Parts: sequence; C-alpha cells; structure tokens
Amino acid sequence: TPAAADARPAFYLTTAISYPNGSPHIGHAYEAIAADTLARFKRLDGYDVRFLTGTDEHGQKMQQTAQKEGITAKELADRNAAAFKAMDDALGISYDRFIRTTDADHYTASQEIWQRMQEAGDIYLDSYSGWYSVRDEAYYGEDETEVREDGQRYSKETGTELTWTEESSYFFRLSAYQDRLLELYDREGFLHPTTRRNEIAEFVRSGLRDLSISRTTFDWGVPVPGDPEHVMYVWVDALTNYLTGLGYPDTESQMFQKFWPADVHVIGKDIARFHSVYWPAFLISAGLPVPKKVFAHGFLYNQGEKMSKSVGNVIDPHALIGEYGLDPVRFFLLREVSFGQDGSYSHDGIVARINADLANDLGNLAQRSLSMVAKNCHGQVPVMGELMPADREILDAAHELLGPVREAFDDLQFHRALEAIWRVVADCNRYFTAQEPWVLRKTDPERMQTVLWTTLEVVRVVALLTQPFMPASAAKLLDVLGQPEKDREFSAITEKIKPGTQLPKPTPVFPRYEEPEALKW
Ligand code: ME8
Repeated sequence: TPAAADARPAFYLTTAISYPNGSPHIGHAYEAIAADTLARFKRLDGYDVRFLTGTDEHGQKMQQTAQKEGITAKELADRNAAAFKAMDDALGISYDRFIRTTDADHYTASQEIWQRMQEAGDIYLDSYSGWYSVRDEAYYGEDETEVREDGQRYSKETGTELTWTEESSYFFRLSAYQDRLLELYDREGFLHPTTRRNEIAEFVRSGLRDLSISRTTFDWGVPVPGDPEHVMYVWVDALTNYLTGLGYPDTESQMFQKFWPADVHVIGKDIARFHSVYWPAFLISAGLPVPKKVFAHGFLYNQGEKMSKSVGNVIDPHALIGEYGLDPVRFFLLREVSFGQDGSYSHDGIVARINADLANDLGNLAQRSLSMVAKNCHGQVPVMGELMPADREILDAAHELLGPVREAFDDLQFHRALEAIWRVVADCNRYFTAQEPWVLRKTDPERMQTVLWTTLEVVRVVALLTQPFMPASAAKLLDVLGQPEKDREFSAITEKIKPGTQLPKPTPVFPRYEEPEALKW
C-alpha cells in the first residue's frame, strides 16, 4: 500500500457499527453524517484519513428477530446490512471500509484479541446468573433494575425488559482495571463531552465487577477459541471491529502501524460505557494502545419525541433526502444540534434552515455577486483594485476562519464551525449591501470591480470550508467560481481568486424550499 510513502499525518475515525436487526433510521444517519463530515474535513486539511463504518451482526437480539421472521440470523444480517450500506451511500458517506462482523477476517481478529486477553490472565471460566437485556445486549446489577406494575423487571437506565439468565460463562477481569481506567479519564480529552466523562468516572469509581464475556444459550456469535460450546459476548467481538478494520492481528502492517490507536470513535451516548470502560480494558489487557478519543453524541428526537415503531414516527433517511435534498439535511443536522447534546428535528426546523441560512444567506450572496459579474464584467473574475478598510476587514475575517473552524473540528463541535463560517457570510452580505456595487456600476466602475472581487473571494473561502458539510453544493459553488479541482484543499485558502478567470453562467446553488400541497411525512 502507498501508506508508507505517504508523509501526511494519519487520522483514523470510526462510527459505531449498527445492529442490522431493523432498518436504519435518522439516528444512524446522524452519526454517519457527523463522522463523514469530520473525515472530509481532515482529508481537505491534509491528513491521510481512514474511515470505518459497518454493521454489528451477532448476538441474541439478531437471533431472536430472525426467528420471529422465520429466517436465519445470517439472512436477516445480509438483508439489513445491505440496507445500512445503501443508506450510507445515499448519504454520501466516504467510508474506506464497510465492515460486517460476519466477515471472515473479523472472526480471526476477535479470536486473536480473546487469546491475548487470556494469555494476560484476564479470562476465567465460572458460572453466571443475572438480569440480561436482550435489547441492550447487556447484564444489569440488581440495583440497576426495577419491577414495574406488570410484574416484569426492567433496566432503570434504558427501560428495556430483563430476563433472569443463568449459564456457564467466561469472565473478563474488569475489576482489575479500575485504577488504570480512572487514570485514563484524567487524561485530557479521552472521553467527550465532559458530562459523560464524569458519569463514567463515577460509575468506575463505585467499583467494577468482572464481566461475563461468553454465552452458551445460543450460538450466533464468534466461537470462543478452544471452547466452541461458547460464543463470545457480542460486545467483545463488536468492539474488536475497530482493529479488524486495520488488518489486526497483523500489527506490523503499514496500515496498523500508521492508524492505530484510533483518533476518535464517534458513538452515541447510550454506548459510552462499552467504549470507555470495557474497550480500553480489553485493549490494555491485549497489550494494545487505547484510542485517543471517544466522542459520545446525543440522541435525535422527532419533534422532541423519542422515535419508536409503535408511535409511527420513525423517519426513513431516504424519505428525508427525497424531500429536502441531501446537502440541506446534512447541513441541518450539524447546524441545528450541538454535537454531544440531544436534539430534535422537524419539518419546520429544516425548512427554516434551508430558507434562511442556505437560500437567503449564502445562496443570495453568491447569486447576487455572480450575476453582477456575469452582466458587468464579461463573466470574468473582476480586477482587484486598491483595497479599502472595509474590503480588508471582510477578507481578513474570511482568511482567518480556518483556525477557529479547525479548533471546532478538533472538539467535534460542528455547529460552532458552521456558526463561525455563517458569521462571515452575514458580514459579507452586510458589506455587499453597504458598498452598493449596483450604484458604483455608474459612479465608480473600478471600485465596483474591487467590491465584486472581494465578495467572490469571500464566497470562495466559504465554499472551500463548507465542502465537508455539503460536498455536492460546495462543489457546485466552486464550479461557478471557476475553481479547478486541484485548488479545493484548505491549503488553497491563502491563495486568492484570480482576476480574469472566465466563469460559467451562474446558476443558483441553494434553492428555496417551497411548501408542497401535502407533506410527505
Ligand atoms: O448500539 N439518535 O447499535 P445501534 C442518535 N451495535 N443516535 C442514535 C439514535 C438516535 N435516536 N439511536 C441510535 C449499537 N443511535 C451497537 C454498537 S459499536 C462497537 C456497537 C446511535 O444500531 C447509537 O448511539 O443500536 C449508536 O452509536 C449507533 O446509533 C448504532 O446504534
């Protein structure tokens, strides 16, 4: 592979791998879009990026759902993994590998990490009894459960139904990792956001029990090495996907050497415990470095309500894209919700963003400057004359954006990056209005050219920086600004738009959303 010859710094990011026991929903789309935006940002910012996503296909839940449908777990996985992949492709997710935990190399990787943990003395055989949630694929301690009116026992945290389970099981010596884990949480930046880190640290400080890591009551999983009566607990194999994606167990490969430890695992808040307690403990036990960062994003709700099949408000991502277009949906999700917090989406919310931020603010700025250039400058980028303080101010604001935007991306604060960019868009609209180039056309055509040049230059920088969020729309905008492919990385920000460049006929990039007769959802 060219990885060794590639001097660019590495960046390895992953999403959670989804359970394909149902169809993908907007929560899955949200996570994929966020991770994709980060992957694209890093590529444009000069990194050699590896981006992994996929499906988590083992476990009791998969087997139960398949049984209900009268098909095998593998058939269910095949059907729905295809649906998840189709969703990713429809969303423009630029993954390098779509991993399925039923892939052959994943069995090899999972059995290898198991053996490493065993050699470290961290795995022993015992028997287990406890409250198991099939929905969460997790055991809960008595104190984490409650009996409700129907006489059933439920998890307090997730509200899922629990069943008493007794079986022979292998255990992982999680209790031995308390201090090392607490040390890890003290390390700046391991688990984000801080509220999640505090919760998890509190949980670990209160004491860790050893973890049951195998099952004998069903067989849909990776066989335990040397004891095929047992399959691995689904979370052991699921977490290992992040290593499989780099060719583990070949830790000497260029890919593994370059990309491990991962720069960030992007996951939802409900699985923070698995990623910040179990996963680092498994890795330390197996003698591998732990990831640099785990970022737990919030949940998306439909107009503030939890999505559920019974309420009938589960949104198909394809329907959303069909209604509003892909880029507006990507923009909306990352602009509206602060990453790490819960958020809501609604028809009105999406339409408001499309019409205000995209059509009015950026769309109008591009359209009115470009159509003046088409009419008054022979469709060529005008000449930059002497710059006035107002020109300098808005140009500086645009050229200085990369720093704060990069910082926002380092913290996965996508909405902050967009806020910063859109402040410049708003300032530039004000600048354009105040300069009145349509008046200058008659009174001072040379000055008009400078104002138009300045505006095109700001739009160029804004288009470059919005590429990770709205790849197709930003590309269109760069097309109408006459920017060649090679000038679209962030290193091109410091170059200036060249006077005399012939521009294509300007076409609007961000149309307004017109309310249809009947809403589709
Ligand atoms: O948890 N809003 O799979 P999963 C935002 N297989 N994010 C949401 C969401 C919502 N409404 N609903 C789910 C699993 N998610 C495991 C992961 S990783 C080694 C194994 C997020 O299909 C959820 O938090 O239930 C998780 O990050 C991802 O979608 C997949 O969820």
